[in-house]
Amino acid sequence: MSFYVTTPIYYVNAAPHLGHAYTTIAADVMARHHRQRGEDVFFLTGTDEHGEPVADAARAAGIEPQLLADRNSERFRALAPRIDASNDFFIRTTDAQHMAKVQEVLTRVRENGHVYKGVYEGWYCPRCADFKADNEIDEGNLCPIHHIELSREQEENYFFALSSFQQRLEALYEERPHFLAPRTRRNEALSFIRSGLRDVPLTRRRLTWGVPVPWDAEHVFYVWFDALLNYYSALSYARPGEDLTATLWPADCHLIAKDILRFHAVYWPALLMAADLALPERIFVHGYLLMEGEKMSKSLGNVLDPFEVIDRFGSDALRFYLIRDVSFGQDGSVSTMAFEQRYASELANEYGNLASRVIAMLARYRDGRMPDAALDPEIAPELQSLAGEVSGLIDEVQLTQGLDAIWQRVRRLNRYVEEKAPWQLAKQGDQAPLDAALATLITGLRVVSVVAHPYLPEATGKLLDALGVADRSLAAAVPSQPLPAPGAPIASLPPLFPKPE
Ligand code: ME8
Repeated sequence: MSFYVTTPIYYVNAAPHLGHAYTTIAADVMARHHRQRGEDVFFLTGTDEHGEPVADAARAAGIEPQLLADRNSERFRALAPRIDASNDFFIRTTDAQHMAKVQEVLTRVRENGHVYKGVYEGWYCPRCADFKADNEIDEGNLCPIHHIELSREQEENYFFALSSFQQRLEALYEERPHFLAPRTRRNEALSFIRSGLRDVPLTRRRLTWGVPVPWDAEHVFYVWFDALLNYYSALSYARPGEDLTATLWPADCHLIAKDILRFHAVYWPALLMAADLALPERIFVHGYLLMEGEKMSKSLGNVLDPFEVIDRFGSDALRFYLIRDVSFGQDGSVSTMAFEQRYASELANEYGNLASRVIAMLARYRDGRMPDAALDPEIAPELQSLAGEVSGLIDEVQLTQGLDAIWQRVRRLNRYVEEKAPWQLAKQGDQAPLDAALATLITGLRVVSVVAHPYLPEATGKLLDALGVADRSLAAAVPSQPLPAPGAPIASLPPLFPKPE
């Protein structure tokens, strides 16, 4: 069983921000979860380096596009380990192997009869790198996303015959209701397709910063076709000496935000059909992180720096906050205040303190050793069902609901401590109830931590280490497993989420 998940490849026209961290974190949660299931996981992220957005930014900075791409790609590459992203490869669209693959696939698309020469006339936004119809621009010829004035372009191009895929695309959305989620986005894509598709430029003549068109030296490929193909090309060279395409293609899940819905929901499946390639299993579209009601974006300048947050609170805290506070699939506002509240009340208190208290009680009453007692039947079913429930939710890319399910158990364990009051049980003659309560709490911590591991890899890892549990797979989330074994020593644990300086 394999699982292949991707993020968009990010533009190198500026530095990474929280929006990029968000998608990469979400993909990482999925990748880690599927690894826990023993699947052969491949997690891809990277940078999109051609096209006008990058060429223009380089010109503005007075440097060559390649230099700008090298510098900024490095910053995106460096973001991944900072947010604990476990990507298996980092693709750059300036990689020679990627460029050759783009040429190969798009030549096939032409040979298959889906490319013709024509003249494009219409609006174009260089920031979006997108051609826009008359009804897609705002009053005063403004780009609705970037609020800049657009120019009307006339350019001789090779076109991709997108309109001829209209029926096949409609059929795709009707036959495969889960191809694209959430449902509102699927409906949006379908109604765009039904409204009638226009052919789109496949190449650009005026640009030089791009993948050269093999059959016409005056053109480079339009950046979106170059970019989309990263998902496919990466497999052919990510692992030196090996071609992973046969085992991993098609991708299981492309994660994107709604800004690039049309490219992924319409152009991408049509392009794959034109190239005789299999379509991805699913595309999941998450919402925007908003700051004070506006989409956070480089061009609008209202960004929250993920590096600063991580420096103060650690990467788990950022991962947790973004997945917990913004329902995955919907837009949501983020703020420093909400972040600090969740950190203090949920991470530091509900999870961190629970772990410290339970381990401290074990040290105090049982000499730091795992008691030999069965799991309290009052709480066992809730622990038993957790892994399966979360797996089912993650299969549907319901990442926030998955974390909710985990947190219900965390809260249940906190209530259990209050109900059982082990400090009272310690005073009574019969010590069996205390053994049962402590064994149940340790087991609960273990189960919750294993299932939460994809969300909070660092903190759960420390806790599981303290419990002496080396297995991070979902097999370790079965409550009846004797983990840790009765009598096994349990190490002390420094605060998992300390108060920041
Ligand atoms: O569009 N909220 O690159 P890009 C949530 N190169 N997610 C956000 C976000 C926000 N405020 N801002 C950015 C491109 N993102 C193309 C993609 S793919 C073949 C080519 C995330 O640097 C989100 O995943 O503009 C969004 O789709 C992506 O960054 C856009 O990144």
